[in-house]
Amino acid sequence: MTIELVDVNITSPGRNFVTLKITTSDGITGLGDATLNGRELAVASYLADHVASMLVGRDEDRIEDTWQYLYRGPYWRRGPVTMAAIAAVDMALWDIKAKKAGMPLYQLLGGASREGVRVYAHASGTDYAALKNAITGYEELGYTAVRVQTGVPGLGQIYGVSSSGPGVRYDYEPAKRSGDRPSEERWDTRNYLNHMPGVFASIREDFGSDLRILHDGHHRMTPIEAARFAKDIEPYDLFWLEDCTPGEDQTALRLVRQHSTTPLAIGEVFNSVYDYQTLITERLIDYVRSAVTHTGGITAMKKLLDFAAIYGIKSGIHGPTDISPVGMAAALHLDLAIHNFGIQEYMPHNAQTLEVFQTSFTFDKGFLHPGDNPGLGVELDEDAAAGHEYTKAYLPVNRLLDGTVHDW
Ligand code: KDG
Ligand code: MG
Repeated sequence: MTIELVDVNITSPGRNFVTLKITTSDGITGLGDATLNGRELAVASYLADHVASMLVGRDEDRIEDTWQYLYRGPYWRRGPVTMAAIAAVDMALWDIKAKKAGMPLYQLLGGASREGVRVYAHASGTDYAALKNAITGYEELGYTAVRVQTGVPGLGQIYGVSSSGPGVRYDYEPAKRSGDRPSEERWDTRNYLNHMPGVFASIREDFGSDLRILHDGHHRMTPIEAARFAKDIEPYDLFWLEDCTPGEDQTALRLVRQHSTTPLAIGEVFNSVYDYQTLITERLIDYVRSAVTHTGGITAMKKLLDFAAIYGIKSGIHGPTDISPVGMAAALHLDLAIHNFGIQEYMPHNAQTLEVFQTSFTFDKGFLHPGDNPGLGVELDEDAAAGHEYTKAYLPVNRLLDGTVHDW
């Protein structure tokens, strides 16, 4: 049997998603997530204009060969657009293979290594009272791990903080429908560094030592600022400090490591195992944060996580709302199967999205399971998808208080 049809679906049930659908000559379909936040149409074009015709007629079972053909074949390698496109093809082919086997994908990856995967939720608040309220809400829902982000005195809307007020938990969406240009935010690292340790101290005081606390620095600190911060927050026992420095400078984390034992996570903007080569071999990180969607799919992520395992480094797969339910399913199947699982990020999608993408995930007391339907276990309702037209949306641009462009 061969690949017969390759379709690119673009839908916007509250936010944009790009989904690849591959249909084989005997009518089996597979789905792949190709969503790249704010650059969705670039990946859609890469797939529709340059990849689709190369796939038609290929043997759908030759996943590794297809991966290498798309990675090495065009000469131009890596980069988020290319790797998201390859990821979508890879996920769709694994979906098809597992459906043909009549098994959930995790079975083909070695079977379940655990009963469910621990997930962390996004708790945020413009001030500590709102943040405390959000954390309490998640604990009531059964979560055992929360990422905490909060407003900083002297700054307005900043990364990771829901502006909708206390009690609202599932509404943080960083991509804004702001017309042709991104919106802008303001930032000051000094204010942030002075404010955050006190927030972690209050959380430990109010919630005790069991709760797993995570925090995302979103690439905003210099190496020495990050080293100071990681050292300052050591007493509060974070599960991880994420993206403390800009991701492209792997050796920056040497300095942070020299000063602190706060566990470090990085990688949501990475798209290849080579982005991690120094980080992994020098043991500069503790968690790999790549998204399956942006790092070449299941084939590439499995190799990356196996490489990390040799150095005692665990997974922390990226799972914000800009990873579609298809990408999230791919992450959950990997999480369940690999030995070096750490934690999985989980930002539940809105109701409209879950009408377009029907999933078989189950949530129980802070743990997710991908379900036992054959394949990835996600169905795309194309009629529902057609009801949500693509709408431009961008991640905000960040500037320092004096107007200098800064990492977002
Ligand atoms: O598209 C960018 C978002 O996915 C990112 O800002 C979310 O940092 C993020 C996280 O840790 O989920
Ligand atoms: Mg992050």
